[in-house]
Amino acid sequence: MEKKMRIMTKVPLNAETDPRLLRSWITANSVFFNRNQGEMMAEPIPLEEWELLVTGEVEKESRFSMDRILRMPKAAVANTLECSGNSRSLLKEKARGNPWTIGGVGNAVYGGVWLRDLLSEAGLGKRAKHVSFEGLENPVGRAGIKFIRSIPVEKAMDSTLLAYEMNGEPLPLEHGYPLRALALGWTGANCVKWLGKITVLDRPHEGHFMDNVYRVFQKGEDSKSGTVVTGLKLKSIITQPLEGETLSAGPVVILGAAYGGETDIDRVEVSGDNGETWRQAELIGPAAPYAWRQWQYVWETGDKGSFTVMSRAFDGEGNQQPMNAEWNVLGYGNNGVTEHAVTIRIT
Ligand SMILES: Nc1nc2c(c(=O)[nH]1)N[C@H]1C(S)=C(S)[C@@H](COP(=O)(O)O)O[C@H]1N2
Ligand SMILES: [Mo]
Repeated sequence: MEKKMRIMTKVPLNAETDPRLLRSWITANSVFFNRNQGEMMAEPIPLEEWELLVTGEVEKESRFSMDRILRMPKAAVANTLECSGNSRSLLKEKARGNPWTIGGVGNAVYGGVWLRDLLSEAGLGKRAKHVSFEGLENPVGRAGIKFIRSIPVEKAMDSTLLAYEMNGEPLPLEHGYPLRALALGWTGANCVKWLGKITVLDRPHEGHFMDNVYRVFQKGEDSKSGTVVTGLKLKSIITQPLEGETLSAGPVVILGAAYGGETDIDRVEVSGDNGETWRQAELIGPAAPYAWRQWQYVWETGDKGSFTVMSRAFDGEGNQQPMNAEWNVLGYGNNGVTEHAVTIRIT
């Protein structure tokens, strides 16, 4: 299939993946969604000029060349990356931001090193509580605000990868070459690209990308009072059939993906009657921590007409995907079942 991205803004580049390309467990690098706050790096940084600085609340400030990183023990991890604002345009009430449908998500196998290995070499200081990541790209706009995000030190030590490889290729330029952070199972905003500097802090980083955005808050509330987006919410999407498709009566293969960030998918159920009755779908393809599960359900259509198809995911901890999303000013974390329903016509 040819490369199909739906471009929302060209500068900075924000583009989502065609739902048809989300039908396989791996999302190809060439069609993986793009989300950028600043200018995308125009040219790859020559590796001789690049190094990663680890500083702040550490015993010894340390610098890591790519050579040094490549000689460290390697980890290979599948991870589903989703933008916090994915599915925003499907909310019933409008919210500010890029109008993602379902394509602000993808799954890839990343190769890299554990952040804990670098932090252990630098030695965590006694006051280490948070770890911030700074991107090397040029900011967009007059404010000139760099993309810096921090995560708690527990997440940094437990399950955060620094990736230099994506689906068997060097990390592509648009996805953060030469190195990006991946807080596994957490939203894209926590996964800083073009990493140049890591600072260990005694509190969360303060700045635009921590305080004004990537927080869940209501109208009239101060953004800073909102919760910071972290783990992906339990969600399922339908990737086949597409919204508005017309199909002939008979068996209809419904395909989709389900994911829950740090929790595993236990099962997925499908409804062909707008949520009145539910049937269990079959989970297909690989299963791995932090990675989505592909699923299918062969629906024996009876009558002709218009049908609303829905899916709902359950995780291993007994949680169920909610019927409706929880609205918030910036439209983050839309995981509602009804918001992701697909209406088709059987003739
Ligand atoms: N340096 C830097 N890292 C960044 C961003 C950015 O603008 N600059 N955007 C973040 C957001 S909001 C998302 S959703 C992911 C998107 O990653 P991708 O473009 O590789 O899909 O990168 C994150 N890391
Ligand atoms: Mo994002």
